[in-house]
Amino acid sequence: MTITVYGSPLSPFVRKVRVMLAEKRLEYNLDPVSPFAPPPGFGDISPLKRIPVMRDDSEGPDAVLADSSAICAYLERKHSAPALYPSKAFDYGRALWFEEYADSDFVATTGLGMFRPVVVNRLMKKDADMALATDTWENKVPRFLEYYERELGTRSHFVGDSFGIADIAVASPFVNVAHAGFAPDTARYPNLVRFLRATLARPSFATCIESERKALASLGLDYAL
Ligand SMILES: N[C@@H](CCC(=O)N[C@@H](CS)C(=O)NCC(=O)O)C(=O)O
Repeated sequence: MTITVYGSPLSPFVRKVRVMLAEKRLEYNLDPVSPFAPPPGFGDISPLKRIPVMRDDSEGPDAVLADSSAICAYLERKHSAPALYPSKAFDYGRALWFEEYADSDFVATTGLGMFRPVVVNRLMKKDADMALATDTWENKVPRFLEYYERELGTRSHFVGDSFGIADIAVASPFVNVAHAGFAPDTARYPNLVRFLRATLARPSFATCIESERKALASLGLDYAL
């Protein structure tokens, strides 16, 4: 096994990379590094001190990449089948846009406003701040859900006709939202809910979610999706 992924499986960015690896049928080791208690020298392989980092020994002893988007793009270039990025130029740009939108504003909003106050608080043996999570869900998240619902329409994938990086990036943070006990309303966001159910049922996602739920089982949280 030549690939090692460093990072907590609860990170939406680590999950994105793990799903990418599973879809490409690549084996890897997972080293569950926490960015808040990193091992000595972690800053040498992750200058931003963030997770995930990926090491690929098949590329030499210093072959590390420290960003989920860089890692996914690398994996696609090195292991082209199955293709998870569109081949048409505009579709390619659009897929990268959905990845960026999810990775930046959506993860920041739901991570700080929902996952941290509920799941991270519970992991730290503190009470969940459900008031903050509910306020974020009701007042800050709808604009994302409305955008996703509109852009997806009745299609199965965010870009083109096949599963790919846009779908992975959009779906991954919804697992964190679900760990915190929230899921989009089926009546209000039927397309998005249909997409999330189908995407998160893929073995690549389902395997991650199952082990994450086991790890969180003792916290008394209700997974919502
Ligand atoms: N753009 C980066 C973002 C990675 C990121 O922010 N990871 C979070 C964990 S979910 C982290 O390491 N946070 C620690 C910190 O910002 O100090 C990527 O896509 O990998």
